[in-house]
Amino acid sequence: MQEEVRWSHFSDVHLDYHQYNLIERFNDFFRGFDAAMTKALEHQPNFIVISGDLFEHHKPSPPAIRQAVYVLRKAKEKNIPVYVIAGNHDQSYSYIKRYGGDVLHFLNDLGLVIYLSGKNEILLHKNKNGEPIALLAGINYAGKLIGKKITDFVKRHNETLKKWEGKIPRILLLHAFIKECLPYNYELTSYELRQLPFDYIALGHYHGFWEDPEGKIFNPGSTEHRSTKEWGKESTRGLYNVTAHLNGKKIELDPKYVRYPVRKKVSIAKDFGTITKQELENEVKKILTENDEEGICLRVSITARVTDASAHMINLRQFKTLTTKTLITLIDQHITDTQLPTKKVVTLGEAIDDLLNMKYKINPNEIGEYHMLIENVLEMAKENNFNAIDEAFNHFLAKIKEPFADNTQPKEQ
Ligand SMILES: [Mn+2]
Repeated sequence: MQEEVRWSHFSDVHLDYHQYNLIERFNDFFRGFDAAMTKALEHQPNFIVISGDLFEHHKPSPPAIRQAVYVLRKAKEKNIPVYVIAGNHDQSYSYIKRYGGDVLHFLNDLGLVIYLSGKNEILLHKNKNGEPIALLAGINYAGKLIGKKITDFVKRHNETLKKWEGKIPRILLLHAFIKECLPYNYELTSYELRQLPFDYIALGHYHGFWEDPEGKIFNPGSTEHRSTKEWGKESTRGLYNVTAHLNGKKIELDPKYVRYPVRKKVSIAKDFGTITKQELENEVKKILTENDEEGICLRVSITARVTDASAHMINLRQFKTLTTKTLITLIDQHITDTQLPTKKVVTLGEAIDDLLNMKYKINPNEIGEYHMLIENVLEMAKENNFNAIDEAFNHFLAKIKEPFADNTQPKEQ
């Protein structure tokens, strides 16, 4: 019996994801896979496990399949098998039923992966002498039905699982949310998983890193950041390089979480409270220019309540052009407005000012002159001095801009 077994575990590679419609992001997911594979091979594992979502879709494009082949060959050349299951992204039950297989079956046919499903849902990994050194079990993504699928699986293989208890590490590949990772939309709890007859639960689906305080469930997270929710302080992603020590009675796990760098993502969220439109725009411009860094993905999320404009008049996305070095700049705005202050009593003078300024676009500095003219006209109207009104009005029309003059053209008889 071998005394030490080594494996690497990563998950949620999402090849073929054209994030933001950018070829650079498509390539980033390939780089994430390649980096995880490189770190795995440095560990010199007996085998590698990938817990679902190798691909973004169940029918990936030829370039993405080539990326998969390129990376998986590196393990193949070193005779290191790669065990996989299907996640929610790269699985289509109806597609498999109709056509007999999908891309994971295809890679399995090429000998680049071992797809743990169907008659291969449980396998013994053997060393050169033909001795089993690990038990590999895989359950494909099953959504809310996963609990029942696991129960049935354990019943089906109870004898085998019991037989190898304490002798070789029993590893379960699973693609599901547990409550501790996603409290509002989970399928299982960590407690339920720990009761199962396995020594290492290789979990995928939740893209963040989650560490089990009891050291039985392992959730490395995705190999690249797939959603802005995952953008953390560190521009790294990781995988588990595990060494299991066997003494014939007990299995001791030594899992090491190893990180590697990925493209930098910066997420800035700011609430400006109550602010004027101009001040807000200046602040956003400042954030954008200060964070314009070469090749990064930048996300700026702005919350504010503007005092002097309607919320729908604010368009902060127009300032994206201020970042010229970032790969992509995303601006989210959550703007509300205060009610514009209204006066209950408006004097005739104020009404005239507003009319001249808003309708006839007269410069506020010049309003006084027009204002006086109109007030005089109104005074003269009181005295029925029509000739004077006529004269004043003509004077006014002569000075005022085109739109007003057009509107007052006498109709042709
Ligand atoms: Mn995923």
